[in-house]
Amino acid sequence: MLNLVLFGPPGAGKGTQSEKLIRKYNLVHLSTGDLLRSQIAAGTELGLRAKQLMDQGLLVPDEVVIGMIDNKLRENQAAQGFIFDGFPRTVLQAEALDQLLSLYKAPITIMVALVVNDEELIRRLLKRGETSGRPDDRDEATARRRVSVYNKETMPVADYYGQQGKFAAIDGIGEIDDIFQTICQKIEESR
Ligand code: B4P
Repeated sequence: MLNLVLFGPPGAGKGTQSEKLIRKYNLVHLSTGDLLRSQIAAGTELGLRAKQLMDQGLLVPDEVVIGMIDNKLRENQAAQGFIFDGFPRTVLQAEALDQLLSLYKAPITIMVALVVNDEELIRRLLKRGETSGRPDDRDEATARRRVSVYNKETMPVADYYGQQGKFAAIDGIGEIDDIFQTICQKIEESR
């Protein structure tokens, strides 16, 4: 069983690397961003509430994303492991995830953090915004707000896993395949 948290600021490449990791390790991909965007596309009440916050670059309430992860874990009890992409984003979410995983006796194996400086993040988000149609990639002020929310609300999650001896930081700038190889190396070292 491999339970990986892929961590990093918006635009660090979590989604990009997750696609490669799920193929290599046969993991179930749980991206809270993707789950929220599918609620928006389906026009659910949860989606409508989430959209108002996401479009401004703010986080969705903890109980909403924790509930979505709880449902997905229940639905995938036969999985060989999970990649948590964009979750946990607050210490409260990290504590809730540990509690949920304890029910399945399958704790987090490792958190790998992609380190990218703020200016490169803004550049990537605005570039993605040219084609993604995502309202939260649309303008520089929103992109900057997302990075600042990350620095304030999400960064402490790294310490949370650091205290458990489960934290590895890697450079998120460079060729996508090279970054992928480094993540794989960290995973192998943790098993
Ligand atoms: P997410 O969907 O998680 O979005 P993200 O942080 O922008 O994406 P990611 O880091 O995966 O970037 P990507 O690989 O695409 O969150 C969106 C919103 O949902 C949040 O702001 C929040 O409102 C809400 N939300 C989600 N989870 C939540 C939670 N747990 N709690 C509360 N709210 C939550 O890469 C970005 C771009 O960079 C791409 O265009 C890619 O091509 C490019 N790129 C990737 N790697 C590169 C490299 N090595 N070099 C150059 N470019 C690269």
